[in-house]
Amino acid sequence: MRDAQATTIYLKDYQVPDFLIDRTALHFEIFDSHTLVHSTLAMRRNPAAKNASAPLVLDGCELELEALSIDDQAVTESGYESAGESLTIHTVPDSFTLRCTTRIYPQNNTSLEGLYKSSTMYCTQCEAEGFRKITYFLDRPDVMSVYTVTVDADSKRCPVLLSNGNLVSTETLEGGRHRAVWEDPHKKPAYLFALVAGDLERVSDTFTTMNGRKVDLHIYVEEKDLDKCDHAMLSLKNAMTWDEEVYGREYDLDIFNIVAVDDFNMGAMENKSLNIFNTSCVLASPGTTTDAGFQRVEGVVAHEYFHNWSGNRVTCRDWFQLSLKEGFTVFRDAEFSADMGSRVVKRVEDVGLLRTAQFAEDAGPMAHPVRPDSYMEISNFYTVTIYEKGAEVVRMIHTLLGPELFRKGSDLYFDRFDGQAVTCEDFVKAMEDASGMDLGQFRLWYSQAGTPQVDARGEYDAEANTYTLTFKQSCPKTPGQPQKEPFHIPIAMGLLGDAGALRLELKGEAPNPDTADNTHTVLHLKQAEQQFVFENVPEKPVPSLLRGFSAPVKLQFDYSRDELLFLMQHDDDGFNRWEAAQQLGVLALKELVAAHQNNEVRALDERLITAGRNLLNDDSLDLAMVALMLTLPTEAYMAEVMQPVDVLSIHAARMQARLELATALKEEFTNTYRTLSRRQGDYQPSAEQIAQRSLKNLCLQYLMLLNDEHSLQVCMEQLDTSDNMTDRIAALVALVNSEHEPQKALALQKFYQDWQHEPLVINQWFQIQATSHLPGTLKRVQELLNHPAFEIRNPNKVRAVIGAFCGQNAVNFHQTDGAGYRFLADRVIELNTLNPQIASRLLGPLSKWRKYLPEQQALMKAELERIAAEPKLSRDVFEVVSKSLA
Ligand code: 0A1
Ligand code: ZN
Repeated sequence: MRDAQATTIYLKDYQVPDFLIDRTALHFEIFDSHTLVHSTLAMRRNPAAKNASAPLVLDGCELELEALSIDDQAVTESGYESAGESLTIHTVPDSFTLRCTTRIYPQNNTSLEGLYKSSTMYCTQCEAEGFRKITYFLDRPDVMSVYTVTVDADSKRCPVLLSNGNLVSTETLEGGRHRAVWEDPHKKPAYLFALVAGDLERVSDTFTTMNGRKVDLHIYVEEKDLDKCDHAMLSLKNAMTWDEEVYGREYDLDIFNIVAVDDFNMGAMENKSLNIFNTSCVLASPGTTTDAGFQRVEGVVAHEYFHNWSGNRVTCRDWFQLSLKEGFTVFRDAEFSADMGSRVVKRVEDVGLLRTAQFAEDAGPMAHPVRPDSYMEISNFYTVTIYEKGAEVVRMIHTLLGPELFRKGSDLYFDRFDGQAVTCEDFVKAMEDASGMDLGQFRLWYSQAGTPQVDARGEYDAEANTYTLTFKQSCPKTPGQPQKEPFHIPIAMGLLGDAGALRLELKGEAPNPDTADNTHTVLHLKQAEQQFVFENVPEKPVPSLLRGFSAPVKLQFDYSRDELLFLMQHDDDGFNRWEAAQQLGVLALKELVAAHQNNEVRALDERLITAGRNLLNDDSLDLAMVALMLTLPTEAYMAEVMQPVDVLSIHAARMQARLELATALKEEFTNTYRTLSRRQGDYQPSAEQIAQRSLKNLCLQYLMLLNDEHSLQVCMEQLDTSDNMTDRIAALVALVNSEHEPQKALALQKFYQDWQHEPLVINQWFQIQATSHLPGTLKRVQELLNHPAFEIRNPNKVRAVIGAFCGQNAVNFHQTDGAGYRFLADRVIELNTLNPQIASRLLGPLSKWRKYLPEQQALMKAELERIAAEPKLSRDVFEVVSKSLA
């Protein structure tokens, strides 16, 4: 564990490196008890450095230094100084060879950064600053080097030895050992280095690129998982084709490897030609994986592959630019998934995440701009803001430029900066240069944190036939940013009349020749207050605003409920049809929350029931849309639109609304369930089948709220006879959240017995129990921590039990006795020493304490203070706790 240091690193202090590393040769000798790392670095002073006689300062963390030389002259202890995470050599020539040997202990590395052991396999994770746990180096992304890597290990225990680039030789060594040498011809920063050694099997395929280069594709897994690689392989080939077609990007080596590991802090990592994946993001089979799991594999495989250009060929100058690669790559993978499956469903899911997790982050103590100005621990900045809001910012550029100019911009960006480490500014400038569009004001999206609030009002003048939209924008203050300038906000929109979409004639603007029917446009909202006048509007329209969620803002427009019902049926924009249903749900739920708070009894707005009935009876509708529109706003979204957050009332209101819908629409749910249960053919993770299962399982969930024998029977039958994990899990979730006690206990037991040899399935089993909204869940969660299948050192298990309970089970986590908060603080203190990144991530729900009711605030704050008082906090936890309490 690193010691907590309150040092803050600022973007404004960025300086080019004093030294460069042209070539890096690494030799790993892996033994059971330790690993020796011999490095040979060809170094020289950076001609662009400010200080031409600067000392050499290398990064290194928790390393045992065994040897150090410069141009083969040993550097003795008096020749260097080692402090904290650096080693300084005061005098060095302008150009020299640095050799160094370090001894490390992968088997003791529980932080899962650097070189570590996951069961019997060795693997690395170097982003962001893990390479310094392997050897002394200039561990910053703007120092790029060509690598040769030699790996020696026991032939039996580690028959597979992998690193980046091409395998250039193999050799049998004495003592039952062997060697592999890998060379990566592309220059790369240390964070993209990777090494894997272990007993793995592989699934192989090939891909021929647009220029006829044959690429060997391999997915390395444990032997028992060989049957779960097909979906990842197919996704990889689809992603390779898509990147050629949509971005003109071709793969640049003859080999592309993916390796699956059980213990991994994040989803996956884009190391050059050797992507390392959390097993949860690469393994999939119908019997063990849900539809959501299949889609996650497809998305993450594509995400990591796309990084080969947006991240590896063009990388980040410094970690403040993280969203340069992450925001852009998330935008790319989201568009890929939209093209592979259902575009509207993908958008609804992504906006759901953005509006709950990201908006909450942007309103809390850890709020930061897409390009942060400062950080204490960079691992804390792999956030929904950098990823998801960053992707929205790129999406807005796409909306403003249109697809052709955006492609021109991305071509220019890749061409201009290939092989370089660059900034978000470089990206925007390329987009600007290619398109001729002024993105001056738009750049504020990178520098200002917080979610803009946009209030819109519409006025129809029946005499003049004009419709005037008035927008006001503001942005709440965030840490370090008390005042904000107005943003450049693209508002995609249309106007709907009784007979359909109206033609748009914006006063002072020539009709847009690009849109043949002129019923859709993008308004550029740039001022704090701005009006747009539409002319020749024959009737009072209902505006459809922010189509496709064209900007990450909170939009307020006073729609009547009838107008929302109208939009639900008639909007040409699928996303906004869903959004109208959501906003109708929000209005209805707000009423029920208020009633609950005042101890009044109030029925759910009839209009929701009618709308639900219409949705279920209309055969012409897309099943996925019906499922989405029948899902009431989540508790997390209600918490975003109601402050202070009264968790228990929100839960009670939503439960009541769901029960009323289930009761009133019992017949429709039953019929729809029955119709959709007749599937044709084998399980496929296709958009069509996924839509069918999602609506069927939504019907089942509603029916199970009725707590009757018939629903129970249907549910048990689905659980027992399904051929796929999606349907099985859906039934188990419904059962676990029901009051059928004996059946529930038996089903959980049987499920465990059936699946105990599949860790990813057992994670789902853990998660289902940890997210039960019924009373007594905390006690069950505490028992689960002692279950033989639980391991505190495995991040997936921690996320499935502790993360799920604290982050996805508001009603139990926020119980008024504060036991949930105490539980989380204890786990954070325990994990702080084992795995600081995971500990710090778990803190999210506690850090937002100021949103809740006063009694809850006090209890949450007390737990944060208890953590703060711990003697040895990691930098990760220290940063989140101290900022939360500031
Ligand atoms: N670059 C990876 C995310 C990642 C970041 C840090 C990690 O270890 C601490 C691991 C992965 C991605 O965007 O997929
Ligand atoms: Zn990424």
